[in-house]
Amino acid sequence: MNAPVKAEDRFHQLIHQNHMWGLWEIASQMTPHPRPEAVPYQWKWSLLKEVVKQSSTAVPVGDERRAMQLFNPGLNGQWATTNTLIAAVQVLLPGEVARAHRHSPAAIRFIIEGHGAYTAVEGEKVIMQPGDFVLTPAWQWHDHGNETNETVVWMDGLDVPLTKALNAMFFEMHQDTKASHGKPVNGSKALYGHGKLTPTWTKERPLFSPLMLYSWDQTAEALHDLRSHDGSPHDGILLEYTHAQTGGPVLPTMSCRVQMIRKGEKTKAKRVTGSSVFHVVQGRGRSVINGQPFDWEKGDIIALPSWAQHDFANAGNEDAILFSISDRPVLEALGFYREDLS
Ligand code: GTQ
Ligand code: FE2
Repeated sequence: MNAPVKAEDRFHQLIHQNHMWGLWEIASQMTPHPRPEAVPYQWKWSLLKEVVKQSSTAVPVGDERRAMQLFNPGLNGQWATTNTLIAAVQVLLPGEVARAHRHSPAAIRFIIEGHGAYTAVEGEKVIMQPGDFVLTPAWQWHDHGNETNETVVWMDGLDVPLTKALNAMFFEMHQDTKASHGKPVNGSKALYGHGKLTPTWTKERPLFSPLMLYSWDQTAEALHDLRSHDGSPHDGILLEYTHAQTGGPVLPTMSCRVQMIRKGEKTKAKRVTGSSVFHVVQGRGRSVINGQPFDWEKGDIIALPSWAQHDFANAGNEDAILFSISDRPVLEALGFYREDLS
């Protein structure tokens, strides 16, 4: 004989059938602190290098870019390296052009290998060298070209998962392979690339930095000049790429940084809200992330989810340099930024 259905069960059936749930059934989702589904994860350069090599013969550049997107194993096949950011490794062979297009997600590039290829951003050809940091702000036409005889490899970073979560994705392919390149080559660097000396006659204050190219020689010089400072006990010599006019983040959705962990240096652990992706520019080291050791070296890419405890220890014979992107401006703007420096 069936047990009589309790009134409480009947009530749950009623609400579930009608797309309602009791708070008592889901309250555990109000966690005491963030519990990201993304996991800390590392793509080693030894692997990326092989993928880069095989990609150049296995797949054409076509209409889409030859960009291998790094999917976080905790995110169930979503187009996401962390909950808000996607990172990729992109390869452009001599003579290739990646078709012009624009999208609402913003992008950055950090050049890994190859000299002299370009990204044209809204009519400005930006010539890229290893270590350069390049912006492609939201909704700006861009195409990439390699008129050199070297393969060029860079890391892409975009706010695609954030854009998708906000249902704000727009994409448009340009009618031509190359958009017009009417502006002076590296023109934004001439205008805005002189640090504290900025033009007085440009009245626009875009949300993104009007400087598209942050050259490696300037980055290296800044790190070198600051080497003897104490820096941060949690981050070593950590510098932010800033908006050339406002001094704020380069993009409204992404903060981009470069840091030096000096030979012999080991930082204190910390955790912050917001997720990041790191790329090792130089040197070797170890980061313990939520208790798990990650040994990193030049070329590696590491996903760091929100609120993951992490530190940095140099494990080599030279200074280590890390480039990183994070969604911190979004957390700060919304009042969600927190840090635990314990
Ligand atoms: O190079 O424009 O990795 O549009 C993903 C989307 C790179 C790009 C990516 C893109 C690009
Ligand atoms: Fe793009």
